[in-house]
Amino acid sequence: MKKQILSGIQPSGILTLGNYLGALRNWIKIQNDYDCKFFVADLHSITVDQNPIELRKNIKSAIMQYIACGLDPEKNTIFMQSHVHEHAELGWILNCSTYMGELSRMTQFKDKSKKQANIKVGLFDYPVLMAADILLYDADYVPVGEDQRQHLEIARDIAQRFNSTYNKEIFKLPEAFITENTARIMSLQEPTKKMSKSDENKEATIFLLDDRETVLRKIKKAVTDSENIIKYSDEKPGIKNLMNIYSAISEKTYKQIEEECKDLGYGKFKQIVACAVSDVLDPIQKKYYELSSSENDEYLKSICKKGAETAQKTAEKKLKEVYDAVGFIV
Ligand code: AQP
Repeated sequence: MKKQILSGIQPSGILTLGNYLGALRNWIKIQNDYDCKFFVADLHSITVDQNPIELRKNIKSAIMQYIACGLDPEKNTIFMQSHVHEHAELGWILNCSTYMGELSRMTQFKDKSKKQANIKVGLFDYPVLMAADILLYDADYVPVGEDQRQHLEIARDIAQRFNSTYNKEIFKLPEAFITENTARIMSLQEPTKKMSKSDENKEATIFLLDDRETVLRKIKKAVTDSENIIKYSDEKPGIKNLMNIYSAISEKTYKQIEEECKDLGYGKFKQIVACAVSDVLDPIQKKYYELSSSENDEYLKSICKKGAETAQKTAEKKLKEVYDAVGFIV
């Protein structure tokens, strides 16, 4: 039997080059070798304010972007998180096995809550829902970027505590799935900060649907330094980020890039990076716009319906076991 993999992305905007190089591209590489479930994390996305009209568009768009990037709906279970109500239900049960203290230590909560005037309980509780997502399906591996590793650790702690409280191996302990060359892509405007969908400065983020001209403009405006030397160094976060992007796409090492670009200067180097990025995005966008024709509405709905039904078969069984263990009448 193939090992189980589970992962998701929040539909909090158009997906970014960070989502692609840090997550989606790896999902595509592993889709033949594992039993994969990939969901659109719509429940997670409302932990910060969302406009309902935009959210609805972004959810559908995320499904299309998954497929346009190369996820095969025949090989993978693709679904929307809110279509499988067991996620929220298990989330509640796990809330009752999680301590305030451990959630307060989560760096994502600390970072994101700084940007909010009124911090929502859901944002604080985000890792518990993520634990429910993972534990419902007995996921063996969860492909996570460095930024999500702390959330995976807490999912393991919650699972272990639950199993020992109820003296039964209900939950499998998930492992992080680390793929080589998983890039962490930083903001083009503040290169010490992660590139994010919801960055207020849209020039800081490359979206998967940005056209060639936009990609070139954003990369040309990317913050660098005044040295004009292409060298991979922590002291040059802007150039380091562009080299990371170029290396992730071209699979060239930093040494090779330094050698190839040593006489170019930043202007030319930026053009090369922008061109490499757009060459990756062009076929994704072509497929995306094909999918977005209204003729495909039923096709997309059927993928999500089938995905939710498949996911629910497993989720339903697991939730019953959990309800039984805690003493509910099932
Ligand atoms: N900049 C990034 N570099 C590498 N990997 C990234 N991921 C996200 N941004 C980068 C990876 O994508 C997966 C899903 O992330 P998500 O969109 O669900 O949540 P997030 O990490 O909070 O992403 P954003 O864009 O920053 O969302 P918003 O703006 O809504 O807060 C994860 O595997 C993540 O590692």
